[in-house]
Amino acid sequence: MAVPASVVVPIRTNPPTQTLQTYLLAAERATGRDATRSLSWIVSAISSAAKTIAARLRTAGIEGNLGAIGQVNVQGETQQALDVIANEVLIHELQSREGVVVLGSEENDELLVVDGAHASGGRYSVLFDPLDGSSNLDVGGSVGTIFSLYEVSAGDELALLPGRRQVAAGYVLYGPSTIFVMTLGRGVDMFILDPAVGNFIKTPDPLRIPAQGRSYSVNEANVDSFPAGYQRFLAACRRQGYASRYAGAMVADVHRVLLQGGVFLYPPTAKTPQGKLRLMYEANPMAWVLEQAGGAGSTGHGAILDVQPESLHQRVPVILGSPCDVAALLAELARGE
Ligand code: AFP
Repeated sequence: MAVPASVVVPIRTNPPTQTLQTYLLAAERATGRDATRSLSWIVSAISSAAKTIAARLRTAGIEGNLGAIGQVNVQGETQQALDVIANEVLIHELQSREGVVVLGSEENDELLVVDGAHASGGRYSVLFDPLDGSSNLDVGGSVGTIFSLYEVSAGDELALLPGRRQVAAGYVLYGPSTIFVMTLGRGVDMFILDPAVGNFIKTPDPLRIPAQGRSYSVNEANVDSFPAGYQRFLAACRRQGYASRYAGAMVADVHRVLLQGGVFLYPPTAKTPQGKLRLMYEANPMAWVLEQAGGAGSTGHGAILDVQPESLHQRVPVILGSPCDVAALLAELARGE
């Protein structure tokens, strides 16, 4: 017997929350590709690794996983125990996903070729900084994971491609909450981990960076060895009342700039004439996220995304931020010394 309409009480529900998984599947369906060997399958591996890393970070002090382990990585940096743990978690998750043919990590000297991936028509290269800002670990500061994906053709898997060729990029910020930010080339979306259900929940609106900010983010301890243009720009910002904000972890600093506007810089210095930050798994993914959100990414001599890579661990000067602030800095640099 049909229930008379009068007694059906429509229940008002909150708009259904979208998880990272459903978002990725919807994005994949839009491309009409098989979801099991695709981009979304690989990005979901990164999100799964991020949940594990977030959990390990929370208990690191209890489990004795803080501090260095007396090894030095290819960058000449002392490896933290959690650098190695995060690297292993990501490699384990990613190498088991069909479609991944090559992995490149800040913690590994060479590219890692995934055995037999080709047999099944795999075609993605995944480059990552497993734990960015690890010098913040022992002091409870924010850290992150940065990732960059490329589609690679058979026989050319090991080629290093310019950032413009990325097919997915983003980062995870491990701070008061665990935040996942990414682009597939159709804008930038943010997801927050709900630890109660273990899902990354999408925030309502795509991220757009403000055209201009009120803060700059740079290690001012190095200012005396910055090229004159940077020094003039920072002096002008101070005269205009800009605040200085620096967490010492690129993910945390760039995330602030993305949400509030402004500029993040790692210029060439006497100590690091090429800059300190790595092109393939720090600068390229962050520059693509910024550009997709309406911002800009420059080396001071051109767009970061147009740099033709020469090596996996090469460094570049980095300028990332609001279009107006980046344009003002580039104008100062163009005036020369
Ligand atoms: P670590 O991962 O070694 O802490 O380096 C972090 C980083 O690569 C990047 O996240 C920061 O923006 C930058 O280096 C900080 O470098 P300085 O300590 O020279 O300012």
